[in-house]
Amino acid sequence: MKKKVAFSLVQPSGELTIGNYIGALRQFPALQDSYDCMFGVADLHSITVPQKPADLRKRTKEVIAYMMASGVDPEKSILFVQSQVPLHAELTWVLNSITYMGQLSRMTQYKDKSQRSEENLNAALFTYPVLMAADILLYQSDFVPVGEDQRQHLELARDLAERFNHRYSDTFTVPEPLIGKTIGKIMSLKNPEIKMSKSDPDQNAYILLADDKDTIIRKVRRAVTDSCGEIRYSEEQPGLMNLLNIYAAFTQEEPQKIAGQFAHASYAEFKDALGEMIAQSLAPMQARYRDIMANGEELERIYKEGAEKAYSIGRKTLSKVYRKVGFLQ
Ligand code: ATP
Ligand code: LTN
Repeated sequence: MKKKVAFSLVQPSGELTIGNYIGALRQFPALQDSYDCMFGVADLHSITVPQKPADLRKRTKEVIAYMMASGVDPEKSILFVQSQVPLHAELTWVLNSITYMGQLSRMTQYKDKSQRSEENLNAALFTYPVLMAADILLYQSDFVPVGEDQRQHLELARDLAERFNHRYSDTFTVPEPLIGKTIGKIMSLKNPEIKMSKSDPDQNAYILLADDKDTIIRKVRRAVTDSCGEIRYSEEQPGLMNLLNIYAAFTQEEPQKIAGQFAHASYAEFKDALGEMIAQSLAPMQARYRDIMANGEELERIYKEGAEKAYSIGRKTLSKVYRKVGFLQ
């Protein structure tokens, strides 16, 4: 019997943070045995925000390497770079034709990012979720492991699949999100109201997967908390709640239980324990990452082979779509 398909991409828009790891990467390895998995780099998405070409090239490779370092095995999963498979852009065009402007203007990521862009808004920022839907639908994906912030985009992908299937005939699998139950979203260390984001201009707002122990401890010490002074897991203490969530995500325990363990500690003691714990948890992955990056040729072989495999799967979907829409074959 054919296995179900799990699919997810990560943008090379900055160095990866523990938010990317907890929300996305960490979920990937466990899926490899039960599903046909495809993971990759959304470089097409990343240019919706200005990128330096040399940085983009470097980070694209880094994202693949971090996926492998966190346990994705290229023998089991397809690892690829979105721009190396032209089908994504082609399917986007067709999906654009069935997407409503109103729907796109309600996307919260678009609202956030367009508010932050000072001058001319680019059109790609607006159609970003259509490209994301194309990524997912191209491979008939059943499951999409992502962070909570992507739930609305997933809803759009489901909607477009259903609309196309209804308007033409059954073509796309309707995908489902796979979002971590308790901790789907890690917040900024500087502002617990916004998510931790790799493109945040304030470096103290996030912890990078590449950060060394001293940097991690320093950033955690500077994290915003409150003046209540008591360690509890409560909505009224969002900064502390986020730190407890991070602790719990790494130790795979309930955040309430962590709060109990530190009930008699000061914020400073808890923060230092958290910093140590994060550094210790990341160390083995950082070592694997260095080994992978040291063998650039092997890395290149992996993502190029991945693109070929992805192309041969995706072209079946795209020819079906073109035929149904009425394009000459
Ligand atoms: P950017 O800041 O450039 O928008 P990002 O840090 O949000 O980037 P993406 O590449 O957009 O990262 O996301 C990659 C994956 O990581 C997605 O599945 C997303 O849901 C997840 N993710 C990103 N940030 C967080 C976060 N703070 N908490 C949990 N998951 C996250
Ligand atoms: N928009 C996503 C990245 C992304 C993605 C995808 C995730 C692009 N295409 C397909 C899952 C499936 C984000 O995390 N910002």
